[in-house]
Amino acid sequence: DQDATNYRTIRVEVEDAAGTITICRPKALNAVNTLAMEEIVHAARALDKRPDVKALIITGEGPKYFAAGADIKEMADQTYDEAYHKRFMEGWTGLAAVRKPIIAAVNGYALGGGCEVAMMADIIIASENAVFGQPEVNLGVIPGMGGTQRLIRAVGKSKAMDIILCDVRLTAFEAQASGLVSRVVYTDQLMAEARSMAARIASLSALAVAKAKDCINRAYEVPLSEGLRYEQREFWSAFATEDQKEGMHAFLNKRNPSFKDR
Ligand code: CO8
Repeated sequence: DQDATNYRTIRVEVEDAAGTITICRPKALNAVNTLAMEEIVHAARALDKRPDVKALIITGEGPKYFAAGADIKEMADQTYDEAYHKRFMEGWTGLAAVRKPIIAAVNGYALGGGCEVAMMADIIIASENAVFGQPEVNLGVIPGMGGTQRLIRAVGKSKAMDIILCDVRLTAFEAQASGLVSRVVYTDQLMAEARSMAARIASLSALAVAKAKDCINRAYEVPLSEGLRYEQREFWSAFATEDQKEGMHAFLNKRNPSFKDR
């Protein structure tokens, strides 16, 4: 099994209940190659298992690039059968299995695969200098890690078409106005904001947080009636937890709750 210190394309730190994965490929502007994908998914799974970690943060090294895409050097000479047989980039689906909230802290360019990695997270916060785009068609390909599917759900069809077909790039504030991004902060405040978001999440019942994340993401997958039914069952089952009793009695007794994640 891989040791955190052996990662070659990422750095992993745990601080105050937040597990941060930083993409570190400066020569490629943090573009993600197959190894980076494997390491990010491996690290995310390991952080998901750690009881002291309550939320994950994914970001890019340095002030300018979250990730400039998938690695074009790795892909340039790849053939169809190679991509097909090795299931190129399929491993990203592993991130969807993470139960804890994943915060993308987008520092600068999030292009192509970089934008897609951000969209695999549960919440995107961006620094003022962030730029979002899906320029794959310029390279004779299309988004391949969820861009055509997740972007339309975030910004709607017309804007998704414009971004993907015309290489329109969104600034941080445009991305926020379109619903892709939740918060925009000063560039030097980005990680503090991400950590404070993680700390807020860490103060809650991890069971309730996981239920809420699961139900929200369920809305992508099923029709409304099924989603509502799913939510209702998850809501009812919350009454089986000690944290529900603690949360409601703390409110009634005008004190802060102390959740035990059970
Ligand atoms: N991959 C590999 N290397 C890259 C990438 C990349 N995506 N982006 C930049 N680099 C490298 C450059 O080649 C250059 O290397 P070198 O120093 O050896 O010449 C170095 O990084 C610096 O790049 P620039 O000189 O271009 O830096 P600038 O600051 O002038 O520009 C930009 C920054 C605007 C980010 C610019 O580099 C750029 O446009 N990059 C490409 C963005 C792009 O097209 N991204 C999409 C890639 S395709 C993709 O993501 C497919 C996703 C789906 C895959 C799923 C497969 C199943």
